[in-house]
Amino acid sequence: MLKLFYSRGSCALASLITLHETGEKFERIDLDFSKDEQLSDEFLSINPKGRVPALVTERGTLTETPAILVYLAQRFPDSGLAPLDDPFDLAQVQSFNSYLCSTAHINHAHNRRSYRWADDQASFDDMARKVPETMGACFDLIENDYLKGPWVLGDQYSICDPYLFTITRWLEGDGVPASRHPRVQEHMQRMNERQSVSAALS
Ligand SMILES: N[C@@H](CCC(=O)N[C@@H](CS)C(=O)NCC(=O)O)C(=O)O
Repeated sequence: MLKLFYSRGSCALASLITLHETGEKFERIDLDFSKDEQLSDEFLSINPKGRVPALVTERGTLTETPAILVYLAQRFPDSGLAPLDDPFDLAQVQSFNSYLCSTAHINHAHNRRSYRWADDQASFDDMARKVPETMGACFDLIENDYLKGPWVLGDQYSICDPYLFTITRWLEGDGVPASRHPRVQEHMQRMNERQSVSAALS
């Protein structure tokens, strides 16, 4: 059975929602970041990065949200979670999810995880001050260019949607007002109506 290492409030929510979308049985293991459980020897032997999500499969452990999401879409094709047969459409999925992973998530991390890139308090403060601007700009692009509506790809729900939902939930804490991106907010409400989301958040 697949096993997901998860932590509340983290980017692992996208993988958790997607697992619920597949309808398959899986095991969820919650790590408490306030106790640094992600840095325990036991977890580091599973994922030496000390990060979630980590998805343990019969063939080994997968990390990195875009990789886990496309793996689930390919492993459970009947769930219809990605346009698997169309190289261009699938590349668009990867383009969007890579943007969230490598740009939006990294901008967000400059708020509370700035110690990854610097040592001085002045640098932390400077990085944190920039987050509303960088996250705001990311979501301007998503609002105006990426999000076709009602779902990211248009009419078809896909693995882009739980990932967008997950990062959208961070926006307010990052100092970006909800009113700036009304289409993204509508998307979030639409996501909140899905059973997979209720199951993941319960
Ligand atoms: N690029 C990775 C990022 C994983 C990541 O940074 N996860 C955060 C939670 S959102 C984490 O585990 N942080 C623990 C820590 O920094 O100690 C992905 O998208 O899966």
